Amino acid sequence: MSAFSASVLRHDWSLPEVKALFELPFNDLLFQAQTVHRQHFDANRVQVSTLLSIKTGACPEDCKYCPQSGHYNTGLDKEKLMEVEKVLKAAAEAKAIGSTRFCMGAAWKHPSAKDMPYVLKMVEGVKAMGLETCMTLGKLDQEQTRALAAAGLDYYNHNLDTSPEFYGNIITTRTYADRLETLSYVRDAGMKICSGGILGMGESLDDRAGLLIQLANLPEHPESVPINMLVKVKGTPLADEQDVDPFDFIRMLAVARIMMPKSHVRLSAGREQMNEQMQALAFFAGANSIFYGEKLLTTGNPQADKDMLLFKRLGIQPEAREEHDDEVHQAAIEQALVEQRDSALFYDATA
Ligand code: SAM
Ligand code: DTB
Ligand code: SF4
Repeated sequence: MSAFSASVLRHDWSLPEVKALFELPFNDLLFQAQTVHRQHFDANRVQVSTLLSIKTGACPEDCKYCPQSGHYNTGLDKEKLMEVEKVLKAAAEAKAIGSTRFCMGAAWKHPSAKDMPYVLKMVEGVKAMGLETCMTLGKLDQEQTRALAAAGLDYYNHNLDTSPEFYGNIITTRTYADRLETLSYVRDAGMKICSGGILGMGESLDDRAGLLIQLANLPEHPESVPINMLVKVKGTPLADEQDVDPFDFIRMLAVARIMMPKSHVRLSAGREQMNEQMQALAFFAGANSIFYGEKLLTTGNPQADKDMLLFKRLGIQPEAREEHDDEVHQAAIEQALVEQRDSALFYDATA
């Protein structure tokens, strides 16, 4: 059955067929991805999540891309686990700018027994605000996973990052099998999975295809698939990696959309380095989620009002908005319009 006509979710993707998708002419691939996208989603809606680093830096893992690894000197200010009240304040601010999901990340190998009660309070508090909850805390055991689910955690983010074959070039302190085990615990506890990877680490086309095969061939597709463009941070071993061809990044999003038609594919880290045309192409390829707000975990992200203005120019609506959120987004758009009125962004026909 061709991927084009498939409405059944597949879990048996092979490397040759995924590579064949990547090798399609760009227009054919994008047409196919957009067609699949429209079978499952409103093509003009994009989900918005806000990230917060609840524990920053000094991580014992050696992920070569990561500014938070204690193995590299990136000049990052380390911070202990944030107070629950401060986390809830940040969540309220995320809600006020129109985010629907709040994702809390910690630079841990795994959460410790002493930290768990605070983390659970954060989940309960954010959930009580009417936001969807997401956490990324590293490896989990079954007991921790069940406790997070019971506290109201909707999504757990744990990325496979790359193919099993390339993985050892990037991380040596945690295995691919460990990651798959955590994902299986998350699924068994009834939470939604957010899992994806990074482009721009020196991986091959086979590695990109291999990552998507791992994700799509899980017993159930992850509900959320973040595709990150490496943010090159000085001091990390990957700081001088070559840029990814922007069209190859778009191809990755399109192939992810075709392979996991019902999942939200997130245009994740790296948007600050992308122009608006590239982001528009990403949405056309089937990306339908972004991180929203001026910071990712430790690096920058586009300003919220800029994103709302881009949505407005593209006729995109943020997903799952309430009445109140409409007003918030409208205010952000109006402010951005005022700021940009005199910039070269708009062609002034009266000049
Ligand atoms: N420590 C936890 C873990 O790794 O499981 C959670 C936080 S970690 C920062 C979450 C994800 O962020 C990583 O799996 C990686 O995919 C992504 N990430 C980290 N640094 C990045 C960078 N410089 N550029 C792009 N993505 C990055
Ligand atoms: C994901 O896939 N990307 C986010 C989130 N999951 C946790 C993290 C991106 C981090 C980018 C580097 C930083 O800001 O530290
Ligand atoms: Fe630690 Fe996560 Fe960064 Fe790896 S990606 S070094 S586990 S914070």
